Parts: sequence; structure tokens; C-alpha cells
Amino acid sequence: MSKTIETGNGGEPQHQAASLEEALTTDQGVPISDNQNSLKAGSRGPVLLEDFILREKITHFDHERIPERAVHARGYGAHGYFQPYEAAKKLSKAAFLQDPEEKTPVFVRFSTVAGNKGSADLARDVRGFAVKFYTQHGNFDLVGNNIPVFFIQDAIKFPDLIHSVKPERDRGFPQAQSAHDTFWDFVGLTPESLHMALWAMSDRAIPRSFRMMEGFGVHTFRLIDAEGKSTYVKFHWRPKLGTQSVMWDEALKINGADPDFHRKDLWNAIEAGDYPEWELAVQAFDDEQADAFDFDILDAGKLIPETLIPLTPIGKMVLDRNVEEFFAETEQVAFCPSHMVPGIDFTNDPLLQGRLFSYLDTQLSRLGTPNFAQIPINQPKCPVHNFHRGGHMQMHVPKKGRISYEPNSLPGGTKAAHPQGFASFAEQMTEDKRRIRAESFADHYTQARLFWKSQTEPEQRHIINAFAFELGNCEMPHVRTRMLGHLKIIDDALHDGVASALGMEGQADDITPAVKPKDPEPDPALSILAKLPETLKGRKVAVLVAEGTDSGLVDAVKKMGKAEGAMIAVVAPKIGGAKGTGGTIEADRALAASPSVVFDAVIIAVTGDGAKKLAEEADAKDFLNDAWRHCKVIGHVPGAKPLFDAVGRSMDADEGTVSVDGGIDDFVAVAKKHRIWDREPKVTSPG
Ligand code: HDE
Repeated sequence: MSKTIETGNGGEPQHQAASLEEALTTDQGVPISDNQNSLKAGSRGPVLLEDFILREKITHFDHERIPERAVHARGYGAHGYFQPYEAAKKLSKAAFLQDPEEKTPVFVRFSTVAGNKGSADLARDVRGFAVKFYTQHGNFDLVGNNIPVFFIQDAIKFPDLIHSVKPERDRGFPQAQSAHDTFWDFVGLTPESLHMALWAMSDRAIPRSFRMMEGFGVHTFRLIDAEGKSTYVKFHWRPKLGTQSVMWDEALKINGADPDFHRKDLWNAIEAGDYPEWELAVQAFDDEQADAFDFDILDAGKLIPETLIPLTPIGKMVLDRNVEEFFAETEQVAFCPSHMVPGIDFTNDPLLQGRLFSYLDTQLSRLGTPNFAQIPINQPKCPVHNFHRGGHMQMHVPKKGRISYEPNSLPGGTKAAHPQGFASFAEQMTEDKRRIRAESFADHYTQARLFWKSQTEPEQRHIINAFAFELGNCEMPHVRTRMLGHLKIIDDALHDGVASALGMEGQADDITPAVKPKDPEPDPALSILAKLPETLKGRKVAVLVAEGTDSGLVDAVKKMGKAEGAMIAVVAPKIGGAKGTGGTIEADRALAASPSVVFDAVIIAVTGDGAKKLAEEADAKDFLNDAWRHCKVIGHVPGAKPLFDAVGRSMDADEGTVSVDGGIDDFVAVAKKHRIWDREPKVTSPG
């Protein structure tokens, strides 16, 4: 408790703690008598070097920042738990996979890759999906992405890839964007990256919410059972809310309207008790199956189609607690793919092998000490015993004694290795030591084609538009013609769409692939829209109100929101609310601060003079126009006609323009489909 004393004397403290015990202190615990004024020689004199309170405060502030992550700098995290569905002992002896009653704590950090810490959430980019499991046998970090394949096959190419996507070195831009020459120059010269480039140009790279993203371990891992038997696995996270995305034009506008769109969405959902959930599933297979695939399971540029190996669900993850201190937790969390536990093991994927080195190394430079595991967010929640000594920021004071080595026999000495501790799978090695890429990694086009062919029509349209945007932002014509050459190998329609959108028909480079691509059957599991759930759960619906709006309608929408698990926001011309038929309708958001891009569906509930007024306001017209352009379902009352007229839209234009005059059931039924894709060709065109 503090009290405010208005002394009117600029030199006196204005806030005081109720007692000395509650006073602010220095880092040394010394109570502070004045937190408003530095120590001066006289009321208008110079500040004295003696002021240790000022110096400590400013020094600490000066050192507040630590180096941001070289990649994945912008991220957002939350706590939760993992719970297996049943004992997975047939596959793995990992302790946290055995007891369906046991919840293992987790910390998850989602991130974008290319942008810096202050960049906007809705950059077109891969999303990091990193999970730290605090298991009873140590921390297991599953450091994955929301795209199941990677741009490069060998870790030695990672610095090149990242330098190409980061701001160009002379000019220092563009920020958080792949739409520039250096990135597409690298991709065009590195055909192994084409498969992931297609994913990155798809709607996967502009997710609607962290809660609506799939996650992938990307590499093939091993699960090891109690007998030491190894089963290969690919890890998948499947969101309970389904995978959902925004549209590109929407992403651009959200970045301006609400650059924190994703982090806010996660924070708000958890605060509201609407805890996001994912299912952890594996694709499990053995050596014989691996040998039969026409790609290499050690190649991170390839996925295993679910038509070949279906998913086996093994447990669920729920995020149910926001962080208390962003810096201490989300910023200082240190993920390392090398954080591995008994029951799981690595494979020889050369990308994974490089990562096993890189992350520990980067934590040393970011967190400044090999003792980073002692920071609370990184601390295992099981006992830790070893004889590591010293280092910056050593917090651990071992029990009294002389022993810091093993083996030992002096009093107080203990702790030795145990055969059931982590032991690497005994894989036989036979080949020569060489710098080489396996021939089985050489087909760079078949799976890119598989991905393209597995997309629905709107999704293919979006990929074409994305390539047109990205390549259109490249200044060097040869970067574009080379990429067109690759797209032609992947699929003629893809090439033709992009070439036509760029106005560069007939200009594709002639490229001969190292291995002739095959013609795979489409796999619907690779499409977002093919498996989109029909639901309003987790989505946001806006009701635009103004003077004269039917209060009963607003109440009905709110009630529906509760029943369907949707978030309802009342948007009014002013934050003070609007006078409805039943009194003041309270507003959650003011129209000027809340464009329709931040919602999934809208109801235009304005009528009479309220509607006429809004028909003349740019914010209201943009609200409706954007909802239309972004293929959203738009509910309306008859009185909203002036606003529709003002933007030249019919109230009966298509399935997605729904009257709520006689009730909201029809609106709800259509809004569950999320977007009206048939509308899209009428409002945007690839070229
Ligand atoms: Fe990372 N990556 N990466 N990466 N990565 C980092 O580690 C690296 C790769 C991924 O929320 C860095 O702590 C190399 C694949 C995520 O804190 C760094 C290679 C996948 C995160 C690093 C890869 C990822 C990182 C930067 C190629 C998906 C954020 C800061 C061999 C399976 C984790 C840090 C978080 C972060 C290196 C490739 C995912 C520099 C060398 C493939 C989710 O160590």
C-alpha cells in the first residue's frame, strides 16, 4: 500500500510506502527514501557521483536488453501441460509418455523467423513451434516449426539461407520479409529449398492464430523402447481448433492495425480460460518401410505423406497459463534440440546434427553463461546432480564437501552414471568420412508438386498470388526468370499463373532437374481447407452498432457467442457505446481502432440515422468493404442498406451475405464455414 502526498514541493517525494518494510529497495536491499529525485548539490545544482541509488538504477536499465535471437527473435510463449492418452511403452520408454494420469509441465514459444523482435506478427513467414517438456527424466525440447519440411538439407547452408532472407546487408531492409532479391536469388540457386518455398507461399505462412497452427518436429527422430528397439517417428501437433489462416491483404492490414495480433490472441484466449489444445501424434515406421520410400527419411526437405504412414495420436497439450514476466520467461527460455531424454533419440539427418551444436552455442552468446539452465524457465523440474563448477552467474551452492569429480570415494561423495540413463541408439556406421550429399536427397521437385497438387483451388490461387507479390518485389529480372523456370518444372498451371500475374509469359529459364520429378497423387492432409472444421469456436465475431441498433439483436449475438465458444466484440462509432433500442449498448472497441480485418465474421447491425451517418464515414465503409473483400460472412439488418449502398455491395450478393432480421441461426450456420471462397475471384484477381 502506498499513499500520495501532494506536497506541491518539487523536491519532496509524492508517493510513500505505508511502512519501511514495504519500501522500494536497491538491489542490495537498502530501503530508498526518494525515488523521484537524484542527489544534487543544492536544489538547482549538479548531480553527485555519490548517488549510488541513481547509478544502480540507470546501470541496470542500461543492461536490460540481451542479444535477440539471430532467428526466431519475435516470439510469444505460454505455460501448459502435456498428457499422454495411454502408455506408449510399445514405442518408447520415455517416462513422460507412460502414465495417462500424469501431466508433464510444458512451456511453448511460437515465433516468426526472419523479423526482429519488434517486427509485426503477421509477416509472411514460417512460425517456430518450440515445446519444452519438463519431464521427470530431464527436459526434452521439441523445437519445431508450423511447416513440416525445411529449406535446406545440410546445416552448413543455414547461415547462407538466413543471410539471404534477413535485411540486405548494405541497405538494412526489408524487415521481416522474404519478398526481395537476395532471398529468391538463394532459393533459385538452391532447388532443395523449393518444396518449403511453396509451403511458405501458401496460407500456412499467414496463420489466423497460434492456436490454429499445426506443428511439426520436421526431422525424423527415433523412439526407443525398454528393450532398446528403435522406431522412427515424425512428430506432429494438431490444433483442436483446426488449422486456419488469414488472407494476404488482411495480413498486410492487420500488421498496421494490430501488430501484436497473434500474441494478443493467445494471451486473451488463455486469460479468458479458453485454453488452446493440440494433439501430439506420430508417424511411426521401421527401417523396412523407410527403405521402401522413394525419398530419404534423413532429408528434412521431405515429408512422409499420411497416405503412406498415418498419424498415431499419443497425447494432448493444453496451454493454460500466461507468463508473469515476458523477459524472464519468454525471452530467456533456451530451447536446444540437443535437450533429449531417455526413450527418444536423434537420427543422422544432417540438418538436425548441425542444430545439435548450434542451439547450445547460441544460448551461450544470448544468455552469456553455461549456467543458463539455472534460470527458472530453463530449470528442469527434476533433480539435477553433476560436478559442473563455476561459470558466470553460478547460482547453485552444493552441499558442504570436497568432491567435484567422479569417481570419488571421500566422505560426501556420491552420484555416478546409471545404465538406464540416456544411452544413444547403437547404430552401425560403415561408410567413408567425406563431404557429400546423399544421392537419395536429389529429387527436389516431386514433393513440391505433391504439395501444389494437394491444395484446393483457393489455396492454389493464394500460392500464385504470393509468388507474384514476392517475385514482383524483386528488382533483378534474372531472379524472376530463374524462379519461373523452377515453377514450370513443379507444375505448368503454377508457372502459368505466376508468369501471367507478373506479365512475364514465355520468359522462364530452361532448367534441367537432377532427377526427373514423379507425378504423385494428391494428399488432402496437406491442404488446410480440405480439413477445415465447421465451427465458430475460438473465432471472433464483430457486431457493428450505432444509434438505434436493436439491443435485442446484440444480446442474442452475445448469447450465441457463449454457446458456440466464439468471442463477440461490439464495435461502435465511439468507445463510449451507442444508444440502442434498449438503452446504451456498451462498446468493446471503437470503429476507428477496430477494422474488420481483426475479426472472422461481422454483423452490420446499424439502422436508421445511425446507418445513414456511417454510410458517409470512411472507417465504416472500409469495415464493410474489407469484410467483403476478405470473403467473410456478413450478417445484416435491413436498415443497414445505406452502408451497403455506399460501398456498392448488394445485401443479397452471395451465400455469405446473410439477413439476421428473423434471427441469427442462418448467419451462424454460414459463418461456421469461415470464408466464402467463391466470392474471391470477383474481388481479387491473380493478374
Ligand atoms: Fe533453428 N535456430 N536452426 N530451426 N529454430 C534457432 O536458437 C538453427 C531449424 C527453430 O522459440 C536459434 O535459441 C540452425 C529447423 C525454432 O527460442 C539458432 C539450423 C527448425 C527456434 C538456430 C536451424 C528450427 C529456432 C536462434 C539448421 C524446425 C526458436 C535462437 C541446421 C525444425 C526457438 C536460438 C525459440 C532458433 C539455429 C534450422 C526451429 C541460431 C543452425 C529445421 C522454433 O540456434
